[in-house]
Amino acid sequence: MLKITRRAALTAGAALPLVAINRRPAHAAEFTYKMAHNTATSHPLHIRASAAVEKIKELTGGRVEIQVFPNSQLGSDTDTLSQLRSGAVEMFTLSGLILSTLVPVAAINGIGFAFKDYATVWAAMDGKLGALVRGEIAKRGLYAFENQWDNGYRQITSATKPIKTPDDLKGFKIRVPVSPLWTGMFTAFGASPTSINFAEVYSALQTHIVDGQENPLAIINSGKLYEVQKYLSVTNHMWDGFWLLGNAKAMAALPPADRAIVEREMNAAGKLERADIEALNISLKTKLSDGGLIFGDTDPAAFRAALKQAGFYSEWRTKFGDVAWETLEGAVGQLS
Ligand code: X2X
Repeated sequence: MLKITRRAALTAGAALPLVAINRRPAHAAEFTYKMAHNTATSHPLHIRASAAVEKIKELTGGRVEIQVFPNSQLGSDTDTLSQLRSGAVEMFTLSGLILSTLVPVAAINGIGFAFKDYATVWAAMDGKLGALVRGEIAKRGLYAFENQWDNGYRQITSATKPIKTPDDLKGFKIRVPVSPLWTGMFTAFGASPTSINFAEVYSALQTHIVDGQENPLAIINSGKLYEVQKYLSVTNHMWDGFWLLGNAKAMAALPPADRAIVEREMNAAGKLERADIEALNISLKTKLSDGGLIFGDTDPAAFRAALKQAGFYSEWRTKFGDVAWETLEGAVGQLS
């Protein structure tokens, strides 16, 4: 296929005078931006983002063309964050916890067992807590779109044994994303966490570099992690969301009316994606267990108590500082 396309292009080129080849076609976009993310094309994030960029192209009269690159195609999350900062990539969805390597407070929503339900999550993240985090992101030269996209409540999977109690995590070799909060939390459980970018997770599980990992059902499904894992423990140990980030210069370069369209359409797409994930949380339980993943429920109080006993909450309260911590507690109730 590549051969035919190239030959066709060469033939067309040969027939045109050089000046015509170099001139930009009349319909070319004024702004061609790259949007990177780490999920598979079947994940709602990709589906909703792809629909949004079509709409943005139409509403801006073709001036703004955003190309969506799924599956960490442009690099791992860690790499892509650097590319976003340099402007090589203009837009990127990233978990707040991974973003915390640059903006420490962005990890705050990942505090174990903080959010009892989605109503509490969105009230916080679309409200004061989200505003606080977005303010810190702006200070680091990135633009965070107003409405976060959902990654989901995270569950633990394993190839070797079901995780039923906090004790089962002792010494357990588990992959965590690249983020101090993730490492800290699983260290507090007594597990043996290894930081690995999502792009490498499937192969790390397949080759038994680690025995388990933790992710929301939508990621376990779209990333086909069920092929290399046997047990799924419903722990809901953390809620995780994706900030849609823009390179600040690239965002500022857009004419105000076009920028408003990009923001409105992307925020609306994020909200649709939230609803998709919530629905998937129900339907995927059946699909994944029918497919052979062995589900087990756990007692969240026991896991939370283990974190508390290990000093996890007091340690992170100190790290985040009183203002951020009290904003979190204002949304979710007292944690420590
Ligand atoms: O890396 C992960 O596990 C993922 C896909 O959930 C995130 O982006 C944090």
